[in-house]
Amino acid sequence: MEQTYIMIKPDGVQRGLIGEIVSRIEKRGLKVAAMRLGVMSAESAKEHYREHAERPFFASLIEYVTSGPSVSMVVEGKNAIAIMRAVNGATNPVNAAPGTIRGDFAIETGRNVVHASDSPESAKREISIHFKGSEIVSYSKIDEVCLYE
Ligand code: YYY
Ligand code: MG
Repeated sequence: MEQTYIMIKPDGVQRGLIGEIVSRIEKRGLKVAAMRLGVMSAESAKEHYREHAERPFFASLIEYVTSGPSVSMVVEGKNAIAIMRAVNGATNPVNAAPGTIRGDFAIETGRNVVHASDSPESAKREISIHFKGSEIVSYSKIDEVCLYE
């Protein structure tokens, strides 16, 4: 089973979308293996978005994701990384299909509600930034009998 790091960004929390987003993840069939609400430290945010450090939007991105509480999750399932990128939709909400989180709830790239890791390497790196191994719970869910061949 694959794991991915998901964040409901501060705009998603302020707009009361925690339940909606967690519900979409659960209904898709993916499993929440860890979850925490808190204000991300600037240190963690800068490490998380390290690949964008030289981009012009970096400072405002760090300010935004540390501006208030966000929800961090480890989400698990077969192909969880690709599935969650599709569930979130395109980075720029203008290009995000209806039915995706960004396509249903966002207008601008800089306020696009959610984050999901983009590769197995990113997922491993991001999960280790935000969670200790002991915070990630391994368990079975009864619906796995129906979800997987
Ligand atoms: O992985 P994803 O979040 O879909 O996009 P990235 O290209 O990795 O950018 C990360 C994050 O940075 C994006 O979700 C919003 C912000 N951002 C921005 O504010 N302006 C841009 N032109 C590009 C990205
Ligand atoms: Mg990215």
